[in-house]
Parts: sequence; C-alpha cells; structure tokens
Amino acid sequence: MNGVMKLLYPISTDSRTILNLDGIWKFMVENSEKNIDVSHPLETSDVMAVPASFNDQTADAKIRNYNGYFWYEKEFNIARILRNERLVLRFGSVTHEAWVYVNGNEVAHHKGGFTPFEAEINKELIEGSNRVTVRISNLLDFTTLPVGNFSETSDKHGNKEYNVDENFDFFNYAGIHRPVKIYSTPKDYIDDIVVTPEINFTNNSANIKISSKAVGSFDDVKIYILDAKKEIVCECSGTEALAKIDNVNLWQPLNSYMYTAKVCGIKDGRVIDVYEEPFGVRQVETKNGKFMINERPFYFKGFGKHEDTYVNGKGLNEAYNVLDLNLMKKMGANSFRTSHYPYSEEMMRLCDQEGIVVIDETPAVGLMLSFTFDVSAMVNSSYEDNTWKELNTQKAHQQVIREMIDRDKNHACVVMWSIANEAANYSTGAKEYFEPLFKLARKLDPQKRPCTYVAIMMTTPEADKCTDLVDVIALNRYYGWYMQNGDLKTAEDKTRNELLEWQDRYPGKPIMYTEYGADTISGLHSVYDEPFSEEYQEDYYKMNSKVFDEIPNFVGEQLWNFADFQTKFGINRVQGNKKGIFTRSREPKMVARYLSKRWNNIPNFDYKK
Ligand code: GCB
Repeated sequence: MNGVMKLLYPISTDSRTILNLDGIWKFMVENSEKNIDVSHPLETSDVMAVPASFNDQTADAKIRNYNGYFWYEKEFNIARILRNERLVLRFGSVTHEAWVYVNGNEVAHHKGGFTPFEAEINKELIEGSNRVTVRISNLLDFTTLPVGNFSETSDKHGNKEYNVDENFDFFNYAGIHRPVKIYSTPKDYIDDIVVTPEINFTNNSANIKISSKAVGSFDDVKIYILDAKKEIVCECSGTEALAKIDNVNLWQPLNSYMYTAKVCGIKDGRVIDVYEEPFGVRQVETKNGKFMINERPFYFKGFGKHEDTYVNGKGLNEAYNVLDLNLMKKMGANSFRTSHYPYSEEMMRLCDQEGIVVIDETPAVGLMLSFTFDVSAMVNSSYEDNTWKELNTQKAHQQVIREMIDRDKNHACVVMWSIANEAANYSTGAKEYFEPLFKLARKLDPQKRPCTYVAIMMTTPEADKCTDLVDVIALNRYYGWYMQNGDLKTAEDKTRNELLEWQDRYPGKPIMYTEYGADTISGLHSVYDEPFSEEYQEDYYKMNSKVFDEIPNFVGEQLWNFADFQTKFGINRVQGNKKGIFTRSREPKMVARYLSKRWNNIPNFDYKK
C-alpha cells in the first residue's frame, strides 16, 4: 500500500476544511524485545512535539543519536458534519520512511524524507476517538537519498543495533518534520492544477495555460484568474483552459506579484469543489552564457541554506523562515538554494510571495564513495571510483525528481532544478547515471526550467564527465579553505584560472558558485587574519568577489552557508559547521556588513551584460 504523493497544498475554501494534527504526540523508540501491536494504543508516556525533529527534544544522548525505527501516535476526533466528505490524512514530510496506520489499519507507506504524502481515511474512521500511529525509520543506506553508510550488529540476545554514518555534512535529523493535516474535499474533487504562463513581452500580456485534473463527475471546470487584490481579471473554462491576461504584472525577483487561479468544479450548474492556486507570471531561460529572468540577465546573490534551527532541528520553523528571508533582503540578497533537499511547502509559498528566487534541490547528496582532493588521476577520461557500481539510488532519485516537480511545478520562485549536490561526476558511469535523470526532469517540468547539478571541487573542467547535461555550471569551491588554507593569494589565482577555463570551454553556459565559504567562529579575532577568525572570513569573501567581477559569464554567488548548522561529530566540526554568515541563532558575523554593502550595490539585473 503506498500513500499517494500530494500535489495540491491543503487549504480551506468554500468546499474544503482543514483539521490540524500538529501538537503533542506520543513517542516511543522501537525495542526488539517488545512487539508493537498497532491495534492497541502505544504503551508509552513519552511525548514529542510535531512538527519538529525528535532528536533535540529528548535531553537524552542515546535517543538523540538513535538510528532505527520509532513510533508516534495521536488521537483525534472527526466532527459528524464532516463524515460524508472525502477525508484525507496528509503529512508534509516524515523523515525518512513512514508507515501510517489509522485505528490499527495501514493507510500509507512513504519513503523519502522531504516530500509530502497522503491517504484517504474515510473507511478507517470510527465514531468518537480515532488513532493515527506512525512507524518511522531514519535509516539511510546505498539505496536511499540522502546516501548513508549503513551497518548493523546484534547483541548477545539477538537484538539488532543499526548504525548510519552520514555520507554528507549535516546532522541526520528525523521525525515528523512538517505539518500533519486532515483535509476534507467533496467526493468529487479537483485533484491537480498545472499553471503554465507564456509571456508576450511586446504587448505586455500573458497566456496562462491551466490544466486541471478533476476526479468524479463534473459537467465543467470554470476558472477565474484573480489579481493580487483578489479581483477577477479574466475567466476561462475546461480541464485544458487558456486564459489571457492583458497588462500583466510580472513576478520579478524581490518584486513579487501573485495571481490566483480559482478553479471550480461544476455539476448541474452548482460549484461542487473549489481550489485556489497562487501563481506568478515570469519566464526563465539560459542564453549566451547568461541566466535570463523575464528576458533580462539576472545575477544570483545569496546563499546555500539548511532547514536547521535550535530544538526544532529540521522541523518546520516558520518564524525562522520569515526572519531568514528578512535577513536576506536586508543584506541585498535575492536568492537561495534548497541545499540539500526540498524545503517545506510553507517556505516555497513564502518565497513566491516575497520574490525570493529559489534553486530547488533534490535530496541527492552523498553520491560519492571515495574522497580525495587530488584530481591528477580524475582528469583521465576512463577514471573510475566505485560510486556508480556500489550505489543503487537510481530508483529513489527518479522518485524524488518526480515528487519535487509534482509538488513545486507551479512556484514562480523556483527558477532552476538542482538534480544533485556533489556527486562523483568525475567517475566513469556518471553520465549513464545522470542522463536519464536530466531527461526525466526536463520532461516532467511543464515550465521547462533550466536544470543543473552542483559540482564538487574535484570536478574540474577536464574531470567532469557530464557538463553537457547542465544548463548552468554550478560550482562548489573552497580555494582558500579546504585547499590553500590561509593562503588567499594562491587561492585567488586558482579561482581565477578555473573560472576562466570553464568560460573558455563552455562559452554558452552561465557559471555560478553555489558554495564557497570558510568556517568562522563568531567572536574569534586575529591581528594576523588567521583561518577561523572573523577577519579571515571577510578577506576570503573579498578575494572571491574580486575574481567574480572579472568573469563575464559568472552569473551568481551563493555562499556557504547562510547560518551555522548542526552536523555529525567530527574533528573538523565544532558543534557543527561554522561557515555561517549568521550564527545558528542568527546573529551576524562581521562579514555580514561587507556582503550587505556589496550586494546592496549589485543590481538584480544587467550586472553582467
Ligand atoms: C560541501 C557540501 C556541504 C558542506 C560543505 C562544507 O561541499 O556540499 O554540504 O557542508 O561543503 O562546509 O564542507
């Protein structure tokens, strides 16, 4: 039994309601000595707040670092007046695998920790108190995304102990990370809406193609396009409808304008179901080494981020989302990448509204099984490590591309898909692995956005085996940090030489940095501008900025990272990764002033002509 991937975000309308199941749930770690019988309430007095990671709520090191299976449960009632509606239980995300039971019956199973899923639950519901129970696994291995190094041992009683060593640089937070809702629709309902705008720049109008999927018996689908004031600007009808907006207001970076497609399913002259899908009208393409938004060369200024806050871990934290976007705008930034997984739907809706440009990334991180900065062997065209032989992630990868695009296809804020972060693109087998994935993304996206993958340092222009697949050359580079640490002069030469080489080899492709940064301990100062000091971080960014400005096809700088974030333990990490421009609690480091000044002086458009 598989939960259906959710397409439309749950909202209340004249025909739909929402019940919120967030709050305090029962919690229990699975213990192989005790069988759990889902037909009875969980026997535990432990509790956990939802949505949030479980890890930092426990004050117990053993549970915090636990790998394996664990359980959540909550009771709820459904008002009698709703019983004749179609009732759908929906999880914004559960990390990483979930089995969902209602009153002891399995209703959904979903693997993949960063996308929503749902199930109709009418048949399972009873009068009075109902129970939703969720078994969750946070295990990762060579078949999952992200990729984890998995091992298992047994104690002398035969009890299994699991170990996951993250093959990536963030803490493996888990739990019910995003909102849990039961929403109602009529029995006949609108199931999906695809909005594809096409702009006519000469006469300032746009054709909006609206495809709706209706389930059940409808005579017609009627669509009203509402402007930002919720006034009707035009209407059209049919499941494949075309609306024309004259004097169109474009969605622009940091100058958002959102329309709404109000889609009504009609039967016997009555509106049976109504859904409102927000959308922005904008065009993206890459052309002659530039990244064009609405036919003008755009310059990315911003960040790689994480969903990562104190206590909530990777759980939805809307106050932090609002603060983070405000801090970005204040700094003159205009964009970020959802490194290294799709972020919450709430964040995507906020970015639409706020005009923040987003590179939307799959959870494909850690697809690299050997690690060295020595590229001398990799430039050999037959170079091969074991990555593409040992990993078995193709199926999961196709699934996340499908789920991410299904979920985010209508978002104006999304201007590019990132298919993976730092894979072994230098190894034989990479092209065979990635080609079908790029094809799939391009086929699925109704708006035909550019696609990229984010390339690790070793994938030099010579070593990278699949640059021809990407629309934008997106580079993570750490000259002056992991290499030439403390030597910014040599780092500057290396940076310049590499960027010029990319530009020479691929003159038609825009180039951007999707990561560059230096770990910096907030409050650490040095007269000698030493690594880890706030002075070194500032010098590092100044060096990079200088080179960026010399390269015509360099179209964007997204640094690493917006804020300090939690990672696994390791001798290179001091309570996490300290490359933030802000601390984990969002106090600025010294460099924030320099970057604010720089970015507030760089226009969103025409910086590189
Ligand atoms: C990278 C990774 C990112 C790490 C970062 C670092 O290349 O993409 O996940 O956190 O480097 O700080 O090492």
